[in-house]
Amino acid sequence: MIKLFYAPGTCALAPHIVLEWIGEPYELQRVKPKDPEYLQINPLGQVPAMIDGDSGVMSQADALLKYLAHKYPSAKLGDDGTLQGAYELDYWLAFLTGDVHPAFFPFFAPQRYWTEDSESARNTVKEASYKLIDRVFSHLDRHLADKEHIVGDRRTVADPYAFAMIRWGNNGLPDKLSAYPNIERFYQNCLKDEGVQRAMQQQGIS
Ligand SMILES: N[C@@H](CCC(=O)N[C@@H](CS)C(=O)NCC(=O)O)C(=O)O
Repeated sequence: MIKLFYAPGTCALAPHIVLEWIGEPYELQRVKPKDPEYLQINPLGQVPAMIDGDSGVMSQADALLKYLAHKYPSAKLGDDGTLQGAYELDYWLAFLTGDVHPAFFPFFAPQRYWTEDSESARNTVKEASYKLIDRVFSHLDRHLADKEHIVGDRRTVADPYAFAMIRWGNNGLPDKLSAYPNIERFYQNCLKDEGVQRAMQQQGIS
């Protein structure tokens, strides 16, 4: 059985939603990423991590999402089988992992970006993080202008991955998602999904 290691509200929400969509039994373990016990599982001290039977520890959210899509092809959460479709899914997973997620690093861990704490350092890092997030959210908002899903015209593993990060923006940006109407629409649609609702309820987040 697959076991998912998660911390509430993190990017581990994405594979959690995917496991709900797949509908096979799985186990959930809540962890604190920097706990010595968890560092034995993932020495990087990051969630998500996953174990599937005798797979050993697997990590990196985008790799886990693709693993789940490949393992359960009947759930139809991967690409559409065309070369172009495979590229598009990879493009958006790479964008989410490599551009959107890091844009939130100074937002969640600003202390990593100054050598001396001061009000001015805090404000500078906060402003920088808003600019980084705006750059990637603007790109995503333009992409979603005429779309219901991140890739193609059906849900894929990219949807809950985007949702998990959009939720950070909704909960943390001063004006929430108001500057990004297409992202807002996508986000509201995701919130109506029963698998999304179950995963959020299990994690105790709103
Ligand atoms: N590259 C990793 C990044 C994972 C990551 O940074 N996860 C965050 C939560 S969203 C985390 O565990 N942060 C804990 C920390 O860095 O202390 C992935 O995509 O899975």
